[in-house]
Amino acid sequence: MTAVEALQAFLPDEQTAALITSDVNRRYLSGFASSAGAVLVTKARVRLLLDFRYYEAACNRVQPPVEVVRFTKLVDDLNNIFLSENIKSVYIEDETVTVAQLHQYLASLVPQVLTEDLSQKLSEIRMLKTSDEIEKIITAQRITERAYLETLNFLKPGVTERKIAVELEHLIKVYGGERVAFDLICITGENTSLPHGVPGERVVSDGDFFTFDIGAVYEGYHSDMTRTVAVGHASDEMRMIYDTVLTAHRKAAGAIKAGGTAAEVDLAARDHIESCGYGEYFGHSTGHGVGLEIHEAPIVFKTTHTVLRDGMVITDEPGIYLPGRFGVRIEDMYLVSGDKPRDLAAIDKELTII
Ligand SMILES: [Mn+2]
Repeated sequence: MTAVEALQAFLPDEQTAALITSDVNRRYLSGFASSAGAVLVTKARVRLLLDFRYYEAACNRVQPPVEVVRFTKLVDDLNNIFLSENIKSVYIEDETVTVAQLHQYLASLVPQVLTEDLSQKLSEIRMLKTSDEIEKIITAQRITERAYLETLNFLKPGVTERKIAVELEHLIKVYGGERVAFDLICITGENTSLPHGVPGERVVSDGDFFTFDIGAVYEGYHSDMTRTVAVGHASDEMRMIYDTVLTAHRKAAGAIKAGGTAAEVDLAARDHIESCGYGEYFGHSTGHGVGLEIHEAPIVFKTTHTVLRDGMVITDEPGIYLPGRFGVRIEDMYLVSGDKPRDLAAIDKELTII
């Protein structure tokens, strides 16, 4: 079933439509990226409504069953469709429509406006990736890996975090990434205890950890990977913490099974870290879905009872963060596939000493 068909199956009857206005879900359903417009889905049809700026490009790119419609005033053109096709109710994206847009819809649209369920439904549909989507995620990952391996050549005592981050971003674009997947996290020394530290003027020193949390975007799809490497040498304690995180990562990966739950994956990592005495230093979830957004459903946490299914892509990223000292995180994306997930990374997870 395609995403459009899944959404049509969600609609209760021929008199109900779904109006999709967020950039990411418009792109998801139509295959066309734009900064404005709407997708209108009914049981019978799916239309991409665009203004003059995008119309020609969309006509060249968009595939059936999506029809491209040029609008002049969106609300008026929508109402014409609603009236001619006897649409009585229209779902809107409750999690992304602004209060101002809601007021406009309530005041202007002819059908009853339904403000529940659509965002959640689209999030559920997006969890299951097609092979085409998976290939794009893998391509984004390969671009990141190539840039990462080349950037390691620059990693030596005296270089700043910022220099490494800039080099990586540059190479991700050189190797075909349309942009970085998020503000790259390239941090060293004590900063590695900050799960979302920001690269700055801190200089790499011998005996430090360096954490890369990095990703690229390829045709709209994101990748996500974290590696923690040691510069020069690593102390026994650093090695012990690294091994604890790596074992937690592998235990979580081992729990990624179709028919299992996201909670089981989180607990596999969390139980190991807790059993080693570091539970209080692992304060985030074990992972998240990845796709058209860097963070999407399902969140991989002990309270998430989402059942894993073939075609979901989730990250596995446990960490231990010792405040004021150092931290370790090891992250890769996994494709749920029967009893044994596919590791989408092609970069070794063992401790690398540069
Ligand atoms: Mn991540």
